[in-house]
Amino acid sequence: MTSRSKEAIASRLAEARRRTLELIAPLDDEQLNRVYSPLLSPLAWDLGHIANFEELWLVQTIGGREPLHGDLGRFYDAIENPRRTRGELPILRDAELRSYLADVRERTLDVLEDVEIGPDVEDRLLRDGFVYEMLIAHEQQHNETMLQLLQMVEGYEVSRGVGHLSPGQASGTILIEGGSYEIGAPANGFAYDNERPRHTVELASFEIDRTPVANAAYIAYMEDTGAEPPMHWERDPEGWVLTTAGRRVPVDPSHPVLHVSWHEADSFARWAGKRLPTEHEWEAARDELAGVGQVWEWTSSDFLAYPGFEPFPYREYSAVFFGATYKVLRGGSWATARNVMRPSFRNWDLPERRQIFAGIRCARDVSAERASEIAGDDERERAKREGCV
Ligand code: AVJ
Ligand code: FE
Repeated sequence: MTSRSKEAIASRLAEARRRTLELIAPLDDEQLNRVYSPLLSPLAWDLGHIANFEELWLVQTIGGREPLHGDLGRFYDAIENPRRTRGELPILRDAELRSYLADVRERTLDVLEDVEIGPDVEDRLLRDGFVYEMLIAHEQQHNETMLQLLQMVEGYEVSRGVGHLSPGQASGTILIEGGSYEIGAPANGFAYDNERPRHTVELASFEIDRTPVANAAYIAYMEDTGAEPPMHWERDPEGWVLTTAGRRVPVDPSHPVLHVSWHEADSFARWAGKRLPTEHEWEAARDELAGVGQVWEWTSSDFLAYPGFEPFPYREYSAVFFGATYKVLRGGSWATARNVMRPSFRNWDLPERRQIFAGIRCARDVSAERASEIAGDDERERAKREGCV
């Protein structure tokens, strides 16, 4: 690979790091070490884990070098150390943590100088710079997890880039005609193992909302059913308020609803006479959807392997999570790096979890009547083309 593309990798690694450091810049060491919730890691753990993951792949695996802190890496293993235990671990903190981040990065750039990363290299980790793309995405994904926690830090300024859903837009539904659809990431280019292999699925016709569900609709549902408000909402005499970062800001009825669990999303959809889309439906409709990238969208799908799945480069990214325990989310939120958002990207979480930036988009089966109307339209179209009408 040319030195220019190595420079591009180095500058994208630097860009991701700049964002990480910018997120924690207003915080002191005590805040980095504090456990705000048993469901979320202390920020110091995320930071050390980001550096340790980089050291493991870009320095030890690619560069063949020894780790800087012996077997410290075992405390940063996400599977071995559940979130509720992370506050107690003997992880790096304060000045030592900051130098670890910097020292690993220095070694990473050293190693990068000597590697081959062209399209034809034998090693799949290096081919087209796969392992570097993985590391950039990993840091960006942890930035989003960090933002979940940062919302709980008193006075923290979170710049939420959530757009409004105009009422007209919100009411629209899109009809997606049944047929064969290609699902998953193409064989080339960076994607996680769980997005592959690309394969064909058959879908029946369905309708899907043009935009995610707005707060106004969710409030109507709460009032009708007595359902709990989303996480971070409280009731004031004047109405619902958002309490993130210790503030009290009126809930904007036109914003997409955020911080609901899969169970809540599913109940809302039923109440509205609709259902959640499957992840295949979501991907098939992807190009027609508005508001993608504001909130993660719960789907009705379990997180399962695609037919022919192969773990790469490590089982703990996807394979250990496959099964009916986790539900898939699609799209991306205001806190998701644009680099991470691919039409084929699959996020997943437990159905009871609300701390991720998740909202709702509803779908609906097309009635048999409507379906035959569509088929009839097709029939007439073809007849027209063939000159029979
Ligand atoms: C894709 C968000 C479910 O946080 O568990 C980060 C991403 N994997 N480090 C997670 C991930 C390893 C993953 N999710
Ligand atoms: Fe991670």
